[in-house]
Amino acid sequence: MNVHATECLLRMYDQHHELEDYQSGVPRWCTGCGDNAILAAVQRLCRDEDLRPEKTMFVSGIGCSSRFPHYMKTYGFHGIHGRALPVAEGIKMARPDLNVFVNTGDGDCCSIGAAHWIHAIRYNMNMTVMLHDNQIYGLTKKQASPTSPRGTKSNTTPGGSYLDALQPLAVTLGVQNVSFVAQAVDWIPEVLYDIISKAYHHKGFSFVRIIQRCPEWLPNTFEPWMQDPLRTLLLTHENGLTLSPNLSKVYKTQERHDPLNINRAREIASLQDPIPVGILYNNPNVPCYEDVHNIGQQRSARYIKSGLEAELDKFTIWPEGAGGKVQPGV
Ligand SMILES: Cc1ncc(C[n+]2csc(CCOP(=O)(O)OP(=O)(O)O)c2C)c(N)n1
Ligand code: SF4
Ligand SMILES: [Mg+2]
Repeated sequence: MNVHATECLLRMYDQHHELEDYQSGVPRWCTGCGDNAILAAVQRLCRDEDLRPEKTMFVSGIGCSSRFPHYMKTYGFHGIHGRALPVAEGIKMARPDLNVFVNTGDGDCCSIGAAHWIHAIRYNMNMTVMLHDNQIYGLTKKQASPTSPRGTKSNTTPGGSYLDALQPLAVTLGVQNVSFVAQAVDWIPEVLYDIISKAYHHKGFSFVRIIQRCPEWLPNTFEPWMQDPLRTLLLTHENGLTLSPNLSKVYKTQERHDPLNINRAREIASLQDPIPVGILYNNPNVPCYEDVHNIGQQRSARYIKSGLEAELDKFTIWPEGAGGKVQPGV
């Protein structure tokens, strides 16, 4: 290799990325939708961590929030409803070197995808999972989701929903091998960024529930919490969040919470007023599945292609007389 080529290569690897290197397209979310704030925080994180776009993968299911990969100039997989987590696990299993992020809605994760969610927690694969919890099915125009508070009026529950809401933090903290659980709200961007950053740095399945505003179908739901900072409980700890002096002045309801204390984390998980924000649980010592079982990692492209072709061949309609042996046109 000549000197010029080597220099070019080195420059490529040392390349510093700017915010626009991660931005793609114009988000189609409604004005005031909390998804915009989550996207801004994630693009900032990618820039600050200088993540290589070609080594970064965003996986989603279906929903407004699941449009997320379209707006990231990285690799992405906009999958099928409820199946973001198994797709992400497959990617991580084959390519543990990639940065894997998952964006999933409350319907996507907690309803149709609930079984995958439970098992993904237990497998504890290294990925950052953001649950965009707007307490409603947004994309399909306002049906109650499992996290809709009791009494929510929607197209499927016009008289108000009958059941108490499922608590995603409490569910996650109840599963074996849980290793990281946090909660953020879209309207405190500084803390949202910090929490997603802590989740990214945790090795394991980092689950962040982000309470996300949907002004289209549930307008003003979180207005009382936004107007009164005392109704937000900030969890602080040297191993969790540390607040800037300015934030500390505004958000005076605080608790010093050790993220290794799972019993207290489970109590905090069900609090709804004040809304807890911070790192509920962070245990760095839970093994990741891709480290204890690594069959299939780094398989060659040729191996994967031959497997895929064998699968597709099962569905090939062979011409009469070909005896199942000769491919048409070959
Ligand atoms: C198998 C399947 N079932 C149902 C649907 C219809 N569907 C699309 S998105 C959605 C719910 C989206 O809600 P959520 O996951 O909370 O995302 P949001 O739009 O609120 O961000 C549903 C039921 C689908 N696309 N596929
Ligand atoms: S419908 Fe709700 S969740 Fe969907 S883009 Fe609009 S505000 Fe966001
Ligand atoms: Mg939703």
